[in-house]
Amino acid sequence: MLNIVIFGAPGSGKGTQSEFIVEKYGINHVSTGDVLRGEMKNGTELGKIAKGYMDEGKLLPDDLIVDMLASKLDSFEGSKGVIFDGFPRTIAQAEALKKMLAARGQEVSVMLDLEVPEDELMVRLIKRGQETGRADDNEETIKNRLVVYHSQTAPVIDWYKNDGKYQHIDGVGSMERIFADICAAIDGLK
Ligand code: B4P
Repeated sequence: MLNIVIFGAPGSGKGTQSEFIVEKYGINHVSTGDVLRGEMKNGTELGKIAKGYMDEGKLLPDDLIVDMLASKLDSFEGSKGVIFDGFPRTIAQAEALKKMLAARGQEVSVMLDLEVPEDELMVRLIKRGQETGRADDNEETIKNRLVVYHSQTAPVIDWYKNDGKYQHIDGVGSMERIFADICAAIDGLK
């Protein structure tokens, strides 16, 4: 089983690189952001709750996200592995993922931390906002998302370092070069 956590600040390329990983390694992909946007589009209760948090660039409560992820994981029964994109975003979520996988006789294989400087993140997200109209890709919300990233999400880095799963990836440069670095990290796993 290849269970990959792809990690990084908003706009670091998690969604982009996840698509390449899925294509090459044939594993399942769960993006908590995409699932929440789907719920919003379908007007579900969860989607209505999510909208309030996402419009402000805040994280949803851990219990909601963990329940959502658990049911997704159940739907992947029998797969070759999973790429977790946008999850975990807090230490509580990292602990919950460890427990969820252990209950299935599995563990995280590697955590890939895509590192990108803040000015570059801002440029990428503003551009995506202009191109796609994504509601949370506007300057004010992006600033809030970055504050939340530093206070609530970045501590997850040390958690995975302590767990022996951490791998740094330079997230600046061509998507192909970044993907080559990711493949080297994955293929180097024992
Ligand atoms: P996400 O959808 O996960 O949003 P994101 O962090 O912006 O990542 P995304 O994958 O979309 O962008 P990427 O870096 O690939 O989360 C949105 C919101 O949902 C959160 O703020 C929160 O409210 C909520 N949420 C989600 N998960 C949660 C959780 N676990 N707990 C609580 N709340 C949660 O790409 C960005 C742009 O950069 C793209 O346009 C791409 O084309 C471009 N790009 C990528 N690689 C590039 C490169 N090498 N060079 C230049 N541009 C590049």
